[in-house]
Amino acid sequence: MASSPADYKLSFGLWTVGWTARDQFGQASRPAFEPWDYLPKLKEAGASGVTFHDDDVAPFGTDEAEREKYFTKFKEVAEQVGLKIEMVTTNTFDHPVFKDGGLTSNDRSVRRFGLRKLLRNVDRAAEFGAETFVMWGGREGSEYDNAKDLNAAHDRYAEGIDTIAAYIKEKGYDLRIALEPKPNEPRGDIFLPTIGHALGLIAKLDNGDIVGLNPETGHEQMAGLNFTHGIAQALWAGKLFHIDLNGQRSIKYDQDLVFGHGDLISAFFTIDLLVNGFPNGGPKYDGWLHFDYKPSRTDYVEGIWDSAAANAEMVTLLADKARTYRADPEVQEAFKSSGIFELAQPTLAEGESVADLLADRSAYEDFDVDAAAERNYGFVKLNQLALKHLVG
Ligand code: GLT
Ligand code: MN
Ligand code: MN
Ligand code: MN
Repeated sequence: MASSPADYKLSFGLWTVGWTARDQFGQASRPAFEPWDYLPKLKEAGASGVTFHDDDVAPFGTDEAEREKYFTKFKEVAEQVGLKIEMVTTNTFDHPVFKDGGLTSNDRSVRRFGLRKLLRNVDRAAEFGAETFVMWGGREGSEYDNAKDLNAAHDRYAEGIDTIAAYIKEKGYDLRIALEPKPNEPRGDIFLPTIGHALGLIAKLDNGDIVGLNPETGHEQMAGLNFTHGIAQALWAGKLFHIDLNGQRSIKYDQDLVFGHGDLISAFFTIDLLVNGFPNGGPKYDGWLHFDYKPSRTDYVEGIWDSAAANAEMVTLLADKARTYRADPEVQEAFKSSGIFELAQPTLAEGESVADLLADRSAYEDFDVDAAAERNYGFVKLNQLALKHLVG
Protein backbone atom coordinates (compact mmCIF):
# COMPACT_ATOMS: atom_id res chain seq x y z
CA MET A 1 0.00 0.00 0.00
CA ALA A 2 1.19 3.49 -0.78
CA SER A 3 2.50 5.40 2.21
CA SER A 4 1.48 8.94 3.07
CA PRO A 5 3.40 11.89 4.58
CA ALA A 6 1.82 11.14 7.97
CA ASP A 7 3.81 7.88 8.07
CA TYR A 8 7.08 9.85 8.37
CA LYS A 9 8.47 12.54 10.65
CA LEU A 10 8.65 15.33 8.06
CA SER A 11 9.65 18.87 8.95
CA PHE A 12 10.51 22.12 7.20
CA GLY A 13 12.65 25.14 8.04
CA LEU A 14 10.53 28.27 8.34
CA TRP A 15 13.13 30.00 6.15
CA THR A 16 12.40 27.60 3.26
CA VAL A 17 8.74 28.36 2.54
CA GLY A 18 9.36 31.81 4.02
CA TRP A 19 12.02 32.68 1.42
CA THR A 20 10.77 35.67 -0.55
CA ALA A 21 13.21 34.81 -3.36
CA ARG A 22 15.52 37.78 -3.00
CA ASP A 23 18.80 36.64 -4.55
CA GLN A 24 22.22 38.04 -5.50
CA PHE A 25 20.82 39.53 -8.69
CA GLY A 26 17.24 40.46 -7.95
CA GLN A 27 14.75 41.67 -5.43
CA ALA A 28 12.09 39.56 -3.76
CA SER A 29 9.58 37.98 -6.15
CA ARG A 30 7.11 36.96 -3.43
CA PRO A 31 5.56 38.72 -0.43
CA ALA A 32 6.55 37.95 3.16
CA PHE A 33 3.92 36.78 5.65
CA GLU A 34 3.96 36.66 9.44
CA PRO A 35 5.99 33.65 10.69
CA TRP A 36 2.93 31.85 12.08
CA ASP A 37 0.95 32.33 8.86
CA TYR A 38 3.05 29.60 7.23
CA LEU A 39 2.20 26.94 9.79
CA PRO A 40 -1.29 25.71 8.78
CA LYS A 41 -0.17 25.33 5.16
CA LEU A 42 2.99 23.49 6.20
CA LYS A 43 0.82 21.02 8.04
CA GLU A 44 -1.36 20.63 4.96
CA ALA A 45 1.73 20.00 2.84
CA GLY A 46 2.47 16.94 4.99
CA ALA A 47 4.71 18.28 7.76
CA SER A 48 4.47 17.25 11.37
CA GLY A 49 7.39 19.42 12.48
CA VAL A 50 8.79 22.90 11.91
CA THR A 51 12.17 24.51 12.61
CA PHE A 52 13.47 28.08 12.65
CA HIS A 53 16.37 30.45 13.18
CA ASP A 54 15.92 32.94 16.03
CA ASP A 55 15.74 35.75 13.45
CA ASP A 56 13.12 33.97 11.30
CA VAL A 57 10.60 34.44 14.11
CA ALA A 58 11.68 37.78 15.63
CA PRO A 59 13.83 39.91 13.31
CA PHE A 60 17.39 40.75 14.44
CA GLY A 61 17.34 43.70 16.82
CA THR A 62 13.70 43.36 17.92
CA ASP A 63 13.48 44.63 21.52
CA GLU A 64 13.03 42.08 24.29
CA ALA A 65 9.32 42.64 25.02
CA GLU A 66 8.34 42.53 21.34
CA ARG A 67 10.55 39.48 20.83
CA GLU A 68 8.78 37.46 23.47
CA LYS A 69 5.43 38.28 21.86
CA TYR A 70 6.63 36.93 18.52
CA PHE A 71 7.92 33.69 20.05
CA THR A 72 4.87 33.17 22.22
CA LYS A 73 2.54 33.63 19.28
CA PHE A 74 4.63 31.32 17.08
CA LYS A 75 4.63 28.58 19.69
CA GLU A 76 0.89 28.94 20.28
CA VAL A 77 0.04 28.59 16.61
CA ALA A 78 2.46 25.68 16.14
CA GLU A 79 0.72 23.87 18.98
CA GLN A 80 -2.75 24.66 17.63
CA VAL A 81 -1.82 23.41 14.19
CA GLY A 82 -0.05 20.34 15.57
CA LEU A 83 3.50 21.03 14.44
CA LYS A 84 6.37 20.02 16.71
CA ILE A 85 9.31 22.40 16.96
CA GLU A 86 11.84 19.62 16.55
CA MET A 87 14.95 21.69 15.82
CA VAL A 88 16.09 25.24 16.39
CA THR A 89 19.04 26.95 14.70
CA THR A 90 20.74 30.33 15.02
CA ASN A 91 21.38 33.00 12.47
CA THR A 92 25.04 33.95 12.73
CA PHE A 93 25.38 34.86 9.07
CA ASP A 94 22.91 37.56 8.00
CA HIS A 95 23.91 40.68 9.90
CA PRO A 96 27.13 42.31 8.65
CA VAL A 97 28.58 42.07 12.15
CA PHE A 98 29.08 38.39 11.25
CA LYS A 99 30.75 39.06 7.91
CA ASP A 100 33.98 37.42 9.14
CA GLY A 101 32.18 34.70 11.12
CA GLY A 102 30.37 34.24 14.39
CA LEU A 103 32.70 31.88 16.24
CA THR A 104 35.83 32.32 14.13
CA SER A 105 35.83 36.05 13.41
CA ASN A 106 39.25 37.61 13.85
CA ASP A 107 37.45 40.17 16.03
CA ARG A 108 37.16 38.75 19.56
CA SER A 109 34.27 41.05 20.50
CA VAL A 110 32.26 39.66 17.57
CA ARG A 111 32.99 36.09 18.74
CA ARG A 112 31.77 36.95 22.22
CA PHE A 113 28.62 38.50 20.77
CA GLY A 114 28.08 35.46 18.51
CA LEU A 115 28.46 33.08 21.43
CA ARG A 116 25.91 35.05 23.45
CA LYS A 117 23.43 34.97 20.54
CA LEU A 118 23.92 31.19 20.25
CA LEU A 119 23.58 30.55 24.00
CA ARG A 120 20.42 32.64 24.17
CA ASN A 121 18.97 30.50 21.41
CA VAL A 122 19.98 27.27 23.18
CA ASP A 123 17.69 28.39 26.01
CA ARG A 124 14.92 28.98 23.49
CA ALA A 125 15.45 25.57 21.88
CA ALA A 126 15.19 23.87 25.27
CA GLU A 127 12.16 25.92 26.26
CA PHE A 128 10.38 24.94 23.02
CA GLY A 129 11.20 21.26 23.45
CA ALA A 130 13.49 20.97 20.43
CA GLU A 131 15.62 17.82 20.20
CA THR A 132 18.35 19.24 18.02
CA PHE A 133 20.31 22.50 17.87
CA VAL A 134 21.73 22.91 14.36
CA MET A 135 24.85 24.97 13.78
CA TRP A 136 25.54 25.97 10.19
CA GLY A 137 28.59 28.21 10.20
CA GLY A 138 28.02 29.81 6.84
CA ARG A 139 30.28 32.79 7.58
CA GLU A 140 33.00 30.74 9.27
CA GLY A 141 35.70 30.70 6.62
CA SER A 142 37.57 33.03 4.30
CA GLU A 143 38.12 34.18 0.74
CA TYR A 144 41.91 34.39 1.12
CA ASP A 145 44.21 31.85 2.73
CA ASN A 146 46.15 34.53 4.59
CA ALA A 147 43.02 36.10 6.09
CA LYS A 148 43.20 33.85 9.14
CA ASP A 149 45.59 31.93 11.29
CA LEU A 150 43.98 28.62 10.34
CA ASN A 151 45.22 26.82 13.45
CA ALA A 152 43.72 29.49 15.70
CA ALA A 153 40.51 29.48 13.65
CA HIS A 154 40.01 25.77 14.31
CA ASP A 155 40.82 26.33 18.00
CA ARG A 156 38.18 29.06 18.18
CA TYR A 157 35.58 26.99 16.29
CA ALA A 158 36.11 24.05 18.65
CA GLU A 159 36.09 26.39 21.66
CA GLY A 160 32.75 27.86 20.60
CA ILE A 161 31.06 24.50 19.98
CA ASP A 162 32.49 23.01 23.18
CA THR A 163 31.30 25.99 25.21
CA ILE A 164 27.75 25.57 23.88
CA ALA A 165 27.81 21.80 24.46
CA ALA A 166 29.09 22.29 28.03
CA TYR A 167 26.30 24.85 28.64
CA ILE A 168 23.67 22.35 27.42
CA LYS A 169 25.02 19.74 29.84
CA GLU A 170 25.30 22.19 32.74
CA LYS A 171 21.66 23.22 32.24
CA GLY A 172 20.58 19.59 31.92
CA TYR A 173 18.87 20.25 28.58
CA ASP A 174 17.79 17.25 26.53
CA LEU A 175 19.35 18.71 23.40
CA ARG A 176 22.06 17.65 20.96
CA ILE A 177 24.11 19.83 18.63
CA ALA A 178 24.21 18.99 14.91
CA LEU A 179 26.90 20.66 12.78
CA GLU A 180 25.99 21.36 9.16
CA PRO A 181 28.85 21.18 6.65
CA LYS A 182 28.98 23.22 3.43
CA PRO A 183 32.01 23.72 1.18
CA ASN A 184 31.45 27.33 0.09
CA GLU A 185 28.80 30.06 -0.34
CA PRO A 186 28.50 32.57 1.17
CA ARG A 187 32.23 32.43 2.07
CA GLY A 188 34.74 31.55 -0.62
CA ASP A 189 35.72 28.56 1.50
CA ILE A 190 33.79 27.53 4.60
CA PHE A 191 35.35 25.68 7.56
CA LEU A 192 33.99 22.14 8.07
CA PRO A 193 33.32 21.87 4.32
CA THR A 194 32.17 18.24 4.35
CA ILE A 195 30.77 15.55 6.64
CA GLY A 196 34.23 14.07 7.04
CA HIS A 197 35.80 17.36 8.10
CA ALA A 198 33.08 17.86 10.72
CA LEU A 199 33.54 14.33 12.09
CA GLY A 200 37.25 15.09 12.45
CA LEU A 201 36.57 18.21 14.52
CA ILE A 202 33.95 16.50 16.69
CA ALA A 203 36.49 13.82 17.63
CA LYS A 204 38.69 16.53 19.19
CA LEU A 205 35.97 18.12 21.35
CA ASP A 206 35.71 17.69 25.13
CA ASN A 207 31.92 17.44 24.87
CA GLY A 208 31.75 15.70 21.51
CA ASP A 209 29.34 13.05 22.83
CA ILE A 210 26.41 15.44 22.29
CA VAL A 211 27.75 16.84 19.01
CA GLY A 212 26.87 15.21 15.69
CA LEU A 213 25.89 16.14 12.17
CA ASN A 214 23.13 17.70 10.10
CA PRO A 215 24.30 16.88 6.56
CA GLU A 216 22.53 18.55 3.62
CA THR A 217 22.13 16.67 0.33
CA GLY A 218 23.15 19.57 -1.89
CA HIS A 219 26.07 20.68 0.24
CA GLU A 220 27.94 17.40 -0.18
CA GLN A 221 27.03 17.32 -3.86
CA MET A 222 28.38 20.88 -4.33
CA ALA A 223 31.73 19.33 -3.40
CA GLY A 224 31.21 16.49 -5.88
CA LEU A 225 30.74 14.01 -3.05
CA ASN A 226 28.37 11.08 -2.63
CA PHE A 227 25.67 12.10 -0.14
CA THR A 228 24.55 8.56 0.65
CA HIS A 229 28.13 7.52 1.43
CA GLY A 230 28.49 10.62 3.60
CA ILE A 231 25.41 10.01 5.74
CA ALA A 232 26.37 6.33 5.90
CA GLN A 233 29.70 7.23 7.51
CA ALA A 234 27.92 9.60 9.90
CA LEU A 235 25.50 6.79 10.84
CA TRP A 236 28.37 4.35 11.27
CA ALA A 237 30.02 6.85 13.61
CA GLY A 238 26.78 7.26 15.58
CA LYS A 239 26.67 10.91 14.51
CA LEU A 240 23.73 11.30 12.15
CA PHE A 241 21.65 13.48 14.49
CA HIS A 242 19.54 15.30 11.85
CA ILE A 243 19.35 15.67 8.06
CA ASP A 244 18.61 18.40 5.49
CA LEU A 245 17.06 16.89 2.37
CA ASN A 246 16.99 18.83 -0.91
CA GLY A 247 18.10 18.66 -4.53
CA GLN A 248 21.27 19.74 -6.34
CA ARG A 249 22.41 19.23 -9.91
CA SER A 250 26.17 18.90 -9.97
CA ILE A 251 28.95 21.13 -8.72
CA LYS A 252 27.66 24.68 -8.82
CA TYR A 253 25.98 27.27 -6.57
CA ASP A 254 23.73 25.96 -3.79
CA GLN A 255 20.47 25.20 -5.62
CA ASP A 256 18.29 24.02 -2.73
CA LEU A 257 15.88 22.30 -5.14
CA VAL A 258 13.04 20.05 -4.02
CA PHE A 259 14.32 16.70 -2.74
CA GLY A 260 14.67 14.32 -5.70
CA HIS A 261 14.62 17.14 -8.25
CA GLY A 262 18.42 17.03 -8.42
CA ASP A 263 20.17 13.68 -8.55
CA LEU A 264 17.18 11.32 -8.46
CA ILE A 265 19.14 8.09 -8.31
CA SER A 266 21.13 9.39 -5.36
CA ALA A 267 17.87 10.48 -3.68
CA PHE A 268 16.51 6.96 -4.10
CA PHE A 269 19.52 5.40 -2.39
CA THR A 270 19.44 8.07 0.33
CA ILE A 271 15.83 7.21 1.16
CA ASP A 272 16.57 3.49 0.85
CA LEU A 273 19.24 3.88 3.53
CA LEU A 274 17.13 6.15 5.76
CA VAL A 275 14.00 4.00 5.58
CA ASN A 276 15.38 0.47 5.20
CA GLY A 277 18.76 0.78 6.87
CA PHE A 278 21.91 -1.07 5.83
CA PRO A 279 21.35 -4.48 4.15
CA ASN A 280 23.17 -6.24 7.00
CA GLY A 281 21.58 -4.20 9.79
CA GLY A 282 23.61 -1.79 11.93
CA PRO A 283 22.84 1.75 13.05
CA LYS A 284 19.58 3.09 11.64
CA TYR A 285 18.34 6.66 11.37
CA ASP A 286 15.21 7.35 13.37
CA GLY A 287 15.27 11.15 13.33
CA TRP A 288 13.35 13.76 11.38
CA LEU A 289 13.39 14.05 7.61
CA HIS A 290 13.90 17.80 7.42
CA PHE A 291 13.57 19.69 4.15
CA ASP A 292 15.90 22.61 3.53
CA TYR A 293 14.96 23.77 0.05
CA LYS A 294 13.94 26.98 -1.66
CA PRO A 295 10.72 27.36 -3.65
CA SER A 296 11.96 28.55 -7.07
CA ARG A 297 11.97 32.30 -7.65
CA THR A 298 9.77 31.80 -10.73
CA ASP A 299 6.95 30.43 -8.57
CA TYR A 300 4.61 32.75 -6.73
CA VAL A 301 2.75 32.04 -3.47
CA GLU A 302 0.86 29.04 -4.85
CA GLY A 303 4.19 27.56 -5.89
CA ILE A 304 5.48 27.68 -2.31
CA TRP A 305 2.86 25.12 -1.35
CA ASP A 306 3.19 23.04 -4.51
CA SER A 307 6.91 22.68 -3.85
CA ALA A 308 6.50 21.98 -0.14
CA ALA A 309 4.05 19.18 -0.95
CA ALA A 310 6.41 17.92 -3.67
CA ASN A 311 9.16 17.36 -1.08
CA ALA A 312 6.83 15.31 1.09
CA GLU A 313 5.53 13.38 -1.90
CA MET A 314 9.07 12.58 -3.09
CA VAL A 315 9.81 10.93 0.24
CA THR A 316 6.66 8.81 0.13
CA LEU A 317 7.19 7.77 -3.51
CA LEU A 318 10.85 6.93 -3.05
CA ALA A 319 10.27 5.14 0.26
CA ASP A 320 7.54 2.97 -1.27
CA LYS A 321 9.82 2.06 -4.16
CA ALA A 322 12.76 1.43 -1.83
CA ARG A 323 10.62 -0.97 0.20
CA THR A 324 9.45 -3.02 -2.78
CA TYR A 325 13.03 -3.00 -4.08
CA ARG A 326 14.34 -4.56 -0.86
CA ALA A 327 11.45 -7.02 -0.66
CA ASP A 328 11.97 -8.25 -4.23
CA PRO A 329 13.38 -11.83 -4.09
CA GLU A 330 15.36 -11.14 -7.26
CA VAL A 331 17.07 -8.23 -5.53
CA GLN A 332 17.84 -10.32 -2.47
CA GLU A 333 19.29 -13.00 -4.74
CA ALA A 334 21.39 -10.36 -6.50
CA PHE A 335 22.54 -9.00 -3.13
CA LYS A 336 23.72 -12.48 -2.33
CA SER A 337 25.64 -13.09 -5.52
CA SER A 338 27.13 -9.59 -5.43
CA GLY A 339 28.61 -10.29 -1.99
CA ILE A 340 26.51 -7.71 -0.11
CA PHE A 341 26.01 -10.10 2.81
CA GLU A 342 29.55 -11.47 2.59
CA LEU A 343 30.93 -8.01 3.40
CA ALA A 344 29.39 -8.20 6.87
CA GLN A 345 31.61 -11.17 7.67
CA PRO A 346 34.78 -10.10 9.52
CA THR A 347 37.94 -10.62 7.48
CA LEU A 348 39.63 -12.50 10.29
CA ALA A 349 37.75 -15.46 11.76
CA GLU A 350 36.61 -15.30 15.38
CA GLY A 351 39.62 -15.66 17.62
CA GLU A 352 42.01 -15.72 14.67
CA SER A 353 45.28 -13.88 15.29
CA VAL A 354 47.50 -12.13 12.76
CA ALA A 355 49.93 -15.03 13.26
CA ASP A 356 47.14 -17.43 12.28
CA LEU A 357 46.47 -15.38 9.16
CA LEU A 358 50.16 -15.35 8.30
CA ALA A 359 50.24 -19.14 8.70
CA ASP A 360 47.17 -19.65 6.52
CA ARG A 361 48.61 -20.68 3.15
CA SER A 362 45.16 -20.66 1.55
CA ALA A 363 44.95 -16.92 2.21
CA TYR A 364 48.09 -16.11 0.26
CA GLU A 365 50.59 -18.64 -0.98
CA ASP A 366 47.96 -21.00 -2.38
CA PHE A 367 45.37 -18.32 -3.12
CA ASP A 368 44.22 -18.39 -6.72
CA VAL A 369 44.35 -14.69 -7.57
CA ASP A 370 43.40 -15.30 -11.18
CA ALA A 371 40.24 -17.15 -10.25
CA ALA A 372 39.32 -14.42 -7.74
CA ALA A 373 40.00 -11.75 -10.35
CA GLU A 374 37.48 -13.44 -12.61
CA ARG A 375 34.62 -13.03 -10.16
CA ASN A 376 31.64 -11.33 -11.74
CA TYR A 377 30.30 -9.10 -8.97
CA GLY A 378 27.16 -8.31 -10.95
CA PHE A 379 26.88 -4.75 -9.70
CA VAL A 380 25.44 -3.52 -13.00
CA LYS A 381 22.70 -6.14 -12.84
CA LEU A 382 21.99 -5.16 -9.26
CA ASN A 383 21.86 -1.47 -10.12
CA GLN A 384 19.56 -2.16 -13.06
CA LEU A 385 17.19 -3.94 -10.67
CA ALA A 386 17.19 -0.84 -8.46
CA LEU A 387 16.50 1.42 -11.43
CA LYS A 388 13.67 -0.83 -12.59
CA HIS A 389 12.07 -0.34 -9.22
CA LEU A 390 12.76 3.39 -9.34
CA VAL A 391 11.35 4.16 -12.78
CA GLY A 392 9.10 1.16 -13.23
C1 GLT B 1 20.76 28.65 5.56
C2 GLT B 1 21.59 27.53 5.00
C3 GLT B 1 21.03 26.21 5.34
C4 GLT B 1 21.10 25.91 6.80
C5 GLT B 1 20.28 26.83 7.62
C6 GLT B 1 20.54 26.58 9.08
S1 GLT B 1 20.52 28.47 7.22
O1 GLT B 1 19.54 28.71 4.92
O2 GLT B 1 21.66 27.72 3.60
O3 GLT B 1 21.66 25.19 4.62
O4 GLT B 1 20.59 24.63 7.03
O5 GLT B 1 21.22 27.59 9.70
MN1 MN C 1 21.75 24.47 0.72
MN1 MN D 1 20.72 23.28 5.36
MN1 MN E 1 20.24 26.66 2.50
